[in-house]
Amino acid sequence: MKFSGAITLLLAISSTTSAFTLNNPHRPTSFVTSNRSTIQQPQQALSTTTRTSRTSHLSMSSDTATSSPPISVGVVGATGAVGVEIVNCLNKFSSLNVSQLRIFGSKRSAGTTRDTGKFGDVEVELFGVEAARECDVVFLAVSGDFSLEHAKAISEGDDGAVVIDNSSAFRYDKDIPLVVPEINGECSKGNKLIANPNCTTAIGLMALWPLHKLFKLKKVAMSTYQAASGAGQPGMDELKEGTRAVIAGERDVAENSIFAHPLPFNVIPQIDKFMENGYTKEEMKVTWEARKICGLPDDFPVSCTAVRIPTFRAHAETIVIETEEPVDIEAARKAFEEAPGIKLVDNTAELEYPMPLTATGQYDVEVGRLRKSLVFGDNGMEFFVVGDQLLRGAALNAVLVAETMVENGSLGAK
Ligand code: 2RA
Repeated sequence: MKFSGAITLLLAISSTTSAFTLNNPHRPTSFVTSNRSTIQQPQQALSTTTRTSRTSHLSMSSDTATSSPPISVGVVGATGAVGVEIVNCLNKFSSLNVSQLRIFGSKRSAGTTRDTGKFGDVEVELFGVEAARECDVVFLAVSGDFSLEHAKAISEGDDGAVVIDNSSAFRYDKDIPLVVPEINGECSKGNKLIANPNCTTAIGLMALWPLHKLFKLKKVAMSTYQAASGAGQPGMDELKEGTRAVIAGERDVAENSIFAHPLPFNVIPQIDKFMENGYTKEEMKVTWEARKICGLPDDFPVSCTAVRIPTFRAHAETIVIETEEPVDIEAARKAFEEAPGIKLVDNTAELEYPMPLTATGQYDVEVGRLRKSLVFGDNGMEFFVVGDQLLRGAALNAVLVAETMVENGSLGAK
């Protein structure tokens, strides 16, 4: 059993590794143009009528891209797992009309050159606030400490750059918008510094928001199964190398330095540090951020148990809700079919449901296993969500924020 499990995991690793290369084979089947009207593209051949795709809001039309004003874009942390995906989104799918892509790094990487696809070979510049301020928009994919030190200096004043920050530095600052464009994109209007949410929150809220609009959420309980990518490339490397070492018979148990315990062949019910109330900080991020993004009261009940599992880069979540209004599963299904950024994968007769292997590399969050809750009866529902942690959970969301800000007039050429 142990051996066959190891083989299965090895196969999963090789297939997942190829799935998250820059050449993403999963292409959206419908897009939203810069005025957010949906253009339906021919659907892929679907194996069933209930495996539907309603996809991304990103326009792939070069007409759309060139009709928006040209802007210069800076990326800080472009060689990290999130930074790579930001460049990938800009390069392949975004409707932003990028006149210049600038990459900023430390002394160690300054002067080296990166292949950035259609933007050509770009030399990494030594980061400096003044240079970053010259850009129209800067994506920060670096540590919270770096963001705390520099984000406001880059963005302040009329001639500063719009900054979209991937760290947690400003997420809980009441004066700084925390944005999932499909939910509260309008909050970005007129702002120069925007916080991008935690990946776990962004993925879960993509599914919770349509349900809130339909049935009005009363309570939310979430359990997560989070991929190694949440700890960046070093986390994925530790999972891969540890799994290889165990399968090769070099070790009984993998070594660990990134995660609190060995991740291969294990699950770890701890992500981030423990707080006084017994929850981890990752779990409390879900609570704090869901309230802020959805405009819910400060005491709205949202609870999470966050668990690290040995997958590479898509986070899975079981979500249980209690609702004010009675739940209608067919109405929920229809809402998910129509919601941008969601793919309904819910055909248990054909064993089709969301999974990390199918969600990896995809812009849409997969939602399935829809059912009324045995605990809450008519006023409750349970479902399963999987989203690519590096895309919806980070890079894609950030790029969509920038697109939204171009549309609402908050981002343009200086
Ligand atoms: C994790 N959510 O999965 C975190 C990353 N931001 O570790």
